[in-house]
Amino acid sequence: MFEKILIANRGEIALRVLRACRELGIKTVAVHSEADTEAKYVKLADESVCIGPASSTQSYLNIPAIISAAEVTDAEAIHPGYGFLSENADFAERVEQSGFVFIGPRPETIRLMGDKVSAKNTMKTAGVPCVPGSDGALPDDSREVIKIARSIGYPVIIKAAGGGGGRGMRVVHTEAALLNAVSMTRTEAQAAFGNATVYMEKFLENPRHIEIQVMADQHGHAIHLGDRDCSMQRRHQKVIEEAPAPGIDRKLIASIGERCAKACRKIGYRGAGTFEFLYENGEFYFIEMNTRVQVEHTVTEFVTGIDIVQTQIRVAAGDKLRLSQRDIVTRGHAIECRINAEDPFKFTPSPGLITNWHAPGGPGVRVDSHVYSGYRVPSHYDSMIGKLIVHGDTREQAIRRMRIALSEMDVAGIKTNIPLHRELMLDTCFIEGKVSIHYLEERLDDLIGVKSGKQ
Ligand code: MV4
Repeated sequence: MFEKILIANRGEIALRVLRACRELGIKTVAVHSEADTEAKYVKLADESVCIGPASSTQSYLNIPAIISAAEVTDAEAIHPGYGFLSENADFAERVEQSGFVFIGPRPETIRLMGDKVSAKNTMKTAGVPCVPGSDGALPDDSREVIKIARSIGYPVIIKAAGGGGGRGMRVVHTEAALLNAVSMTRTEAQAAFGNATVYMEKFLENPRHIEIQVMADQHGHAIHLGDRDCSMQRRHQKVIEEAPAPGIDRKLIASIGERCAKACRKIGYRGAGTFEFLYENGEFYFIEMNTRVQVEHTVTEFVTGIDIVQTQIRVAAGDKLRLSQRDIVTRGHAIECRINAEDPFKFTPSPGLITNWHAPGGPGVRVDSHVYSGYRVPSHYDSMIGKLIVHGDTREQAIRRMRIALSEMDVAGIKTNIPLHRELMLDTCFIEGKVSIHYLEERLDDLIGVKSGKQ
């Protein structure tokens, strides 16, 4: 096992990785920007290194500074967390070339999945069901593009190969709008990602966003840890996640999960990963793969009892997975509410001093957060300041526990989205477990209309 790990991240996930290291008896190095010098998780780490000013491009995205910090502290491995450099293949490569272990997949795998055309081709070939669409990248020939769209049938969606997570996409409803949309998406993709490659898919009008968690070791073993429903989102930012996805045939999940695990074995995947699917009319369609630990890994941890971050570290060190697929049993239901420092209905960021932080507790309640009374939320980063996760024997019990936990939770000094979560836990459509990816934005339009007396 490693003796020392450098944590190349900040906030709650830095603390989450630190706790996993502690339990495994591994020393930790925290790297931080000038804005995070006083953060408590930085003090909790065995060592800390300031890697630059507040701006993330000069600190948490600063590859040479992070590698130097690993060198001076003699760390053996680097955990990238999520966001920042976690899915940057060049970073993973530099980490390995400098003689450290990157806690994540091989750089080639990150690169393969970072290009959405090669990711989809790979998964299609490996037997994972994909959204019907162009066979790879769209050709330059306009007549060919028109033919492809006709054979798919409108509406279609044009996506950038270098995009993902909702960036670089355009929906097209008619042939008249097609070629202009393709050319605009290409231009934007070139500017944003340095890659003008685009592809086409059938546009699914009202799907749910369901993902499968996988875990693979370096000895050819891969398993899946079941599913999560992440449909409750606004502008591609997830707000509530849960496991398992409500109302979906468990046999279908098992079959899709097995195909994901098989694809991992086929490509020699290493570490934790997530297969993102759209789910509509009883069918799963793969869209993208994430090659990092995700914010919402906690709901999977609650229902499987597996520590995903510790498992990431163990397989990175070369350990074999201790569990096979038949050992994975999910129990009950888990829900996560992301707690953001923002106006609950206008979504404007609300950084500043937290004058009071009272976290809830009790059976089946978990709070993952690096903040506390007296902590100042910096304005330079993502607004998420923590996660409230609950577990229950049933989904109904989990919802009741979440309502109680949210009623106990008290954060003062800054605005948070806790009032929004309190409303959503009473929402009929959420309670029925039927929300699609568009639900929250539609519901917010209603709420804001009511609140401003419009309607
Ligand atoms: C789609 C889609 C409908 N049809 N692809 C957005 C994020 C990126 N991961 C893929 N996205 C979508 N791809 C087809 N063929 C709708 C979306 C989409 C979406 C997907 C997941 C979660 C939230 C979303 C919000 C808007 C659009």
